[in-house]
Amino acid sequence: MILYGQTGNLSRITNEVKTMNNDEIVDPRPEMLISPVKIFVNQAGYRPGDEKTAVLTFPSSYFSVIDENGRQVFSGSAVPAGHDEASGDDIWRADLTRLDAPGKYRVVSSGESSEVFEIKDDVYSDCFDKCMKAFYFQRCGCELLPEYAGMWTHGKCHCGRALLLENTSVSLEVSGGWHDAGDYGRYVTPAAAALAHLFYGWKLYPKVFRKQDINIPGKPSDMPDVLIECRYELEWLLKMQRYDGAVWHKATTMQHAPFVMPEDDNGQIFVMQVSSSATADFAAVTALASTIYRKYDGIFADWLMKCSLAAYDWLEKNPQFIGFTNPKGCNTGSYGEHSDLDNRFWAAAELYSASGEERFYNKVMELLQNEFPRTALGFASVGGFGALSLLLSGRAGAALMNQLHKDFISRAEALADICEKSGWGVSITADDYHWGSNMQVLTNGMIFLIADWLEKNSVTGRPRFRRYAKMQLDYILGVNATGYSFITGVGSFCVNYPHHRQAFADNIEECFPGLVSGGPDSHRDDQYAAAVIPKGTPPMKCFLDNTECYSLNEVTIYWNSPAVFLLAGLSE
Ligand code: 9MR
Ligand code: ZN
Repeated sequence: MILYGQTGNLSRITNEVKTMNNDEIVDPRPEMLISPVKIFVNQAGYRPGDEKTAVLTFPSSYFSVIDENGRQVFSGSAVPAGHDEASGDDIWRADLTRLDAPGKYRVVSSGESSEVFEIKDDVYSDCFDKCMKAFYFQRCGCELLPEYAGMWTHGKCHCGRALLLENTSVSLEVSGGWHDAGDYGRYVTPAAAALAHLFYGWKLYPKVFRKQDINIPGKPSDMPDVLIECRYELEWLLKMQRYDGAVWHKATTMQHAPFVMPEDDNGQIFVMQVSSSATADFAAVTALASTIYRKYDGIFADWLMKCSLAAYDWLEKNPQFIGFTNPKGCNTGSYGEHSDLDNRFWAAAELYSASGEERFYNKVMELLQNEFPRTALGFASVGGFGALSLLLSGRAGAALMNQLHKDFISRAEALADICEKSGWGVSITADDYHWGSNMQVLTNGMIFLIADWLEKNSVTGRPRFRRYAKMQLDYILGVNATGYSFITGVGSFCVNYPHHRQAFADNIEECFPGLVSGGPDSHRDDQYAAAVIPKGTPPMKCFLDNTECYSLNEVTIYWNSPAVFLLAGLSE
């Protein structure tokens, strides 16, 4: 059994791969690895007025809903919905929309039963809080104290001085920020994307965030919790800028740490090469942040803007793409990209939105001559953030505004078509189950909500896409062929063994809540998954809730952040 970087005892993992000889591996899956349930619901539940659809994977004509006392409170006929390619299942659907009385229920049919789900007004708030609080649990460079972290505390970590890889006689103070994922690395481009998801969530749904209380240090404060938490990351991000404005790509050890607590990872941290993608994302997100924090802390906002401009000036002086590849001997994340045109577009767009200066607008127009996705909200493909910035600031010319508006609407339309064809209502096709597929689902959910927001705010439009956003959340919380809620601590059958060093090393059976798992990956990109999941398994079922499986069940800050956005938007 191989856990990368692992040296400790993996007693927490119960299902072991037994290797008979070098190429024969016995499938060790206990039956429970994929839920035995054949009726699938959103395990967090539904708001009374929500559309509520349970998915059944067996022929059924009649279904009923029972309450906690086993009393039937609702019934109906399930409707066949054809064969679903991604899961390999034949699907029936049960519409429970008209059931709107608060309570806890199950759907039952032909002796089968769903997990429990709840109907109540603020049904998303627990999940929303947990997903936001997960960022606190990812904090690096400080102790996690019991008054905030409950039993999931850790000691102060990763505070030793880092060495500059290109000249190791230089040492730097780059402590702080969030651990990227199940590893202890801190990387600039994914950090910028996670912050952007959260900041745009805050910009679109301030009321929901203003009410949120996730019990983190630094309170009371005028700032909502989301901004307190994001500031923790921003302050680290600012340390990643070189004196000349360029931004280093990452701060990690040379090799991923063993599966130890963060405070026990004493490997030497290196600050690795500058990249133009990191510099551009940095310029973008610090400009965006400066507009957001201005209201609360003018000095911080000025500082952010100064750093953004320095990064931007460096980009102007260095127009060539400087990508990132791991130096020799380094196996931590590379977050490499093939082009930085979308990153530069995002930077120019944010600086234009923040300042209204023409030079940035000219740059926006110049960069838009290139082909890149204009609605992508990923960690590598960031054009959608630039588009969103221009759309929200209202500063771009009418023709461009219309174009960007249309881009989001047509993308949402195309994704809605995919949902209509999917038995599960999910916005990705059988070919889309790559590493981190849940991020695709969640950022598609964001696109639906952005389209919804645009239509609501336009004279002619009638919002059409909210229900599709909600379907993406339903998928993440249990309406998928694995039956898992992909968020730790949310739902009665949820993931609990993410590929996460602290969650493994703390020896606490229950993982801390609110972490979004990467989700099914039909390419089975890690050794354990490849050994255990038979070839030809339907893509949506290529999943294991197992610490070993970094390609299926790791967590990252930029998978959590679109979940926070989606939950905020759907809570409105
Ligand atoms: O999320 C990334 C995924 O899209 C890539 O396919 C994969 C391989 O390059 O890397 C993933 O990112 C990992 C990063 O390299 C290190 N931290 C954990 C990330 C999630 O697995
Ligand atoms: Zn740390």
